[in-house]
Amino acid sequence: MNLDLFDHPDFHPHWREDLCPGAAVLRGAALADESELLRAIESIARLMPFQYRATPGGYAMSVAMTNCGELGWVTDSRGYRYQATSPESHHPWPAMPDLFRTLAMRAAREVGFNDFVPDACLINRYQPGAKMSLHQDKDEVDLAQPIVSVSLGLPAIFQFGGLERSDKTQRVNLTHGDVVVWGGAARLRYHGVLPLKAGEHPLTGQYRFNLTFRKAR
Ligand SMILES: O=C(O)CCC(=O)C(=O)O
Repeated sequence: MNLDLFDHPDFHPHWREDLCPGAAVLRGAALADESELLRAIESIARLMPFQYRATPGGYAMSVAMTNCGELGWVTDSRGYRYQATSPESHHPWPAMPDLFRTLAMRAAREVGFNDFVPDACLINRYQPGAKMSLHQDKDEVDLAQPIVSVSLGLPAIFQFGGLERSDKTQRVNLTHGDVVVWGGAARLRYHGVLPLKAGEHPLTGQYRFNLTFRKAR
């Protein structure tokens, strides 16, 4: 473990655990903003309700999703992709709140990705039993840009693997306020989330929310 307090005065004190070169967990880095982040998720979801999408192969996903930012990640029988509008309403996704962008940029910078400016934020909502199978994030144009992933609410077990699906995975416990960043040599590592255990979080009830920030274009 690398104990390393972040030097921005307005960034919540936290510590960093390196997972491998190019990847780290910033424990508690989103805690200072917890209420505002959750309020923003609520407002975004009022405009663009969470949807259960299907994979191109027709499997229903157990995680509900919405997006904010210039581009949103979607999946259906036409494939995985980013698009500027919601497939349901055909309206542009809600703007990315400044707080979201700032948090993602700071986290990326702390792990060495100094010019990350996300244009897409996928918001995942997990209820007990929901999971995300091992996958690589590779629908983005510039794979030199990292991924920043913020956990809020119920705890989850994040699987962080290698560059091949069959590689051994590390199990990382993610709790409310943790931020994971991966890029560089780690950018295409397989990752996923094991089925969420039931519980009650004081701020999110029976849910876990995840914000995944990417530079899609
Ligand atoms: O929920 C998480 O922590 C990870 C989400 C994820 O892997 C993704 O959206 O691609």
